Amino acid sequence: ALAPPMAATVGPESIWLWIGTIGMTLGTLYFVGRGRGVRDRKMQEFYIITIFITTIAAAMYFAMATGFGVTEVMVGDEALTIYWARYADWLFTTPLLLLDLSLLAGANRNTIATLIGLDVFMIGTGAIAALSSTPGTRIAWWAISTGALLALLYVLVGTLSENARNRAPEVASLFGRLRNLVIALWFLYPVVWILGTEGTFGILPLYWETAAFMVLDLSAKVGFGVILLQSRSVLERVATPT
Ligand code: RET
Repeated sequence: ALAPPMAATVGPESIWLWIGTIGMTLGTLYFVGRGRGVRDRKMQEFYIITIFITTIAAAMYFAMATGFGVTEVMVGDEALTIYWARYADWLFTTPLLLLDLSLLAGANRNTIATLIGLDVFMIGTGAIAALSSTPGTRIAWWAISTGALLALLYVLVGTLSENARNRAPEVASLFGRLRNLVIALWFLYPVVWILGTEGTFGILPLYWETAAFMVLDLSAKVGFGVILLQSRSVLERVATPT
């Protein structure tokens, strides 16, 4: 068998990883089913992007559940179980989520590049935080990553919301709902991380931390996609701007 790099064993938290795998797979199938028969190019964009989001997540959840996407990091004399596949997932899926929102808002290239740049920086520095070997450097990288998240949310409520206000009212209102969902959910990721095993404070055990990330991931990807793709009439308005 092909040995995963620096394998560590998956504990009882695997139940949540399997639920995540199944949830992301069902979400993917649902979006594929709904997307069949969509002929408008502009509308197809939303389906393609959203289907890739849940497909990537399903694959990375499967990798984590089967022990490939996990490693051990020594912090002092303590061995932390780190699911590195989360960062591989988020590195690609969070930019795609922002792309969905940007297309809905009618953002220009510079705004999209700024958002995605901040996002990739956030996930990259978050991965460094997770793999760092002293509590001090872990917290420092977490703070740097959280700074990028705050900047990103600032662009979301600023420029992007301003762009959305120039769209048809129903498009603007769908954008508003999704934007608020993103603000509420994304904010919780650094909180779960720092309270969880990664933060090394030992407040939230790995079992519950894994459950929390699974609920957040399903809401931020499948929940987001259901709200976005639910309303064909609104997406038609995006396709044919007035
Ligand atoms: C980390 C840790 C370091 C600090 C910050 C983080 C933010 C992560 C975010 C992840 C969002 C993921 C989504 C997944 C899709 O379902 C990397 C946890 C700020 C915001 C939306």
